[in-house]
Amino acid sequence: MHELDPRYVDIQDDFWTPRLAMNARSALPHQWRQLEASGCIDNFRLVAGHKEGVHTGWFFADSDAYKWLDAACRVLATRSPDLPVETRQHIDTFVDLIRAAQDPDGYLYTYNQLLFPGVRWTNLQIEHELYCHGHLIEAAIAHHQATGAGTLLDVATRAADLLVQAFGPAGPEGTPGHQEIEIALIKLARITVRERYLDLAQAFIERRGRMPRFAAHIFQQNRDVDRRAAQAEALRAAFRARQPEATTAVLPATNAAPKPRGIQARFMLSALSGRYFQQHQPVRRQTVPVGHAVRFAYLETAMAMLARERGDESLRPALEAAWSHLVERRMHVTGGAGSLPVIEGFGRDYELDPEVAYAETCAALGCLFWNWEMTLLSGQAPYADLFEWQLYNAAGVGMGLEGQSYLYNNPLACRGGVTRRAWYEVPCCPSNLSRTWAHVGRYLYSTAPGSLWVHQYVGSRTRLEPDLAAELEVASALPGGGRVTLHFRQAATTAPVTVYLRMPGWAGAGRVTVNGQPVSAEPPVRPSFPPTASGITPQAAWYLPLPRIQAARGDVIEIEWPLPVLARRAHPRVRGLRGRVALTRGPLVYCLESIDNPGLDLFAARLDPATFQPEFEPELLGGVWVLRGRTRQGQPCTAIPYYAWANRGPSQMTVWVRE
Ligand code: FUB
Ligand code: ZN
Repeated sequence: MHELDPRYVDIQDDFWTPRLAMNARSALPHQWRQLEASGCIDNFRLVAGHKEGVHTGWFFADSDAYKWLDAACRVLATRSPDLPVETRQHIDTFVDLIRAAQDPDGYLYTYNQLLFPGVRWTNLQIEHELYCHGHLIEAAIAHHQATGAGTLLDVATRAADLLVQAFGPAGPEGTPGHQEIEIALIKLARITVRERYLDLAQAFIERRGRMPRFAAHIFQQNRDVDRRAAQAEALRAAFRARQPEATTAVLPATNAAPKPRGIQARFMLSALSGRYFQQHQPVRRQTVPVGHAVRFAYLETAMAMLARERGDESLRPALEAAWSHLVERRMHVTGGAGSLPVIEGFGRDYELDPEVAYAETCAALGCLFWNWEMTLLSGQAPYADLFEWQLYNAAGVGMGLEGQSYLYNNPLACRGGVTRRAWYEVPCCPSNLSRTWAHVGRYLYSTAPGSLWVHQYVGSRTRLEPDLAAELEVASALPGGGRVTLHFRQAATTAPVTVYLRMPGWAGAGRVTVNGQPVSAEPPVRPSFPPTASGITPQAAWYLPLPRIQAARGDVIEIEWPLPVLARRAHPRVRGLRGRVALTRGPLVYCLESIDNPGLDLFAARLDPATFQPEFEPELLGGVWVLRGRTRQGQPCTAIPYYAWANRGPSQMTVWVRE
């Protein structure tokens, strides 16, 4: 099946249209201001010689600006009227800076260029040279698709050719500690049709997990990273002494997360063993999600992309096993990936403490990318089903309603201390979320000659080219309502189309009609699947085939799902959740937030799930479906969608509630 060009998908949806407008008009200008205030863009000005100063921020800071550029260009390509003029100017400003900052041979990494001129490819497991070049390449692809210009794409191919030259002959040591470059190189290979980029991505993936004496490497690299960081700090201090009047950016605070006892020791073990970096085994043997959750999800994404590009079926068993293990034993009910802080990733099976839950926004985004590639690779519905669940819950929660405050780690219970912030010391999530939202139209459909798959139900008008000469207009009441209409229009194709509708894992029997005539929507008989840690069941999703749809006739497909309030129960092996339920409705996970329930002890109250009914509140949280019910003691109680919590000041919150 083929992806659609997101420029062919016009989102017209009650839930998404305002969010995409907010993303363009509010989130992106805000993020640019924060990148400027934290000195991130100035690093490029310094390299380009446009100003005097000293490098600010982490060694991966370039990547956060590249993800902003990626997001802004994706909006420019798909919803340009939403993009403020100043943001368009910032795109051009930043592109010019990047071109001026790139070394003649294609290298671009401001941390080394400014602080350690001439030093390259150091401490690859910990520092982020390949990671940053990866996000540069992705931004360049977005810029090319938005403008048709080759200016930034030339920067990207120059950088990629340098990597081919530097890492083509490398061994297992020449692999990145944080995956990303593999994804970027495969994308670049697709757009340039240059096999060498795909070959290098494959090499990075195949060489992973084969470094002998990994612990010794990490120990030595960590010591050198610290040495270089101290040297960088000395250079910054010297600059400030020379020019006390110069203003140097101050980094914002890091994210706050409760830390369980022994977490530092567990982190050391994870890092020294290679698990933190997924460097502990060759990738085909990695069937269990371990280590840093973003790194893990990016590796899985790259493996799935490679499997599709090269038709390499030998990668699938590990991909499918890791996905099942995640869903069955290591994923929060929100779809969040990552149980522990510091590791910023996985714990043991069923170790899913809701208050400690880390579930970084970027990890959820990495799972979206992975689920999308698995959808295209396999054509199986559970992947698009988990995509939807994570889009609305584990990833959606990362964006504040106004697009100017964010969550980095996303607990499922908070007794205070976790609040949305305008920016973070490590600001990786905001622009990653904005670029993903900007491309939400990319993930709705896929086609093949004579076939259309509907993976997500979002109001939209789409040209199904080149496989189908037809337009598809969709109206969807999701995520708060269960009614969807799909109407074919302006169809030149007279050949019948088989339409595959994703029947969600959260939906009971839906009612499906074609031109008003009911069609059977009975799920196929399938082997039962094991209960999952979180109680959600994306494995239950399937595609309903509707053959002989006549697009030229303007056929109309209608779906009606009842959206009952469900009380999900965690697997008994998840400690601390026995006797608790998580309320869900359709694809939304709900939570109790203290602001809506004054006087109620969120963590002790016993709810009666059967009393909870949906109600749309147009004035609350930008318009939201709440659930109103009662506790066993008869007290009124309101639940809001998890994505909307932490938008009204410091609060307490819990997803899992006593029943
Ligand atoms: O490694 C730097 C940042 O940390 C990356 O962008 C994300 O993986 C985050 O966890
Ligand atoms: Zn992040």
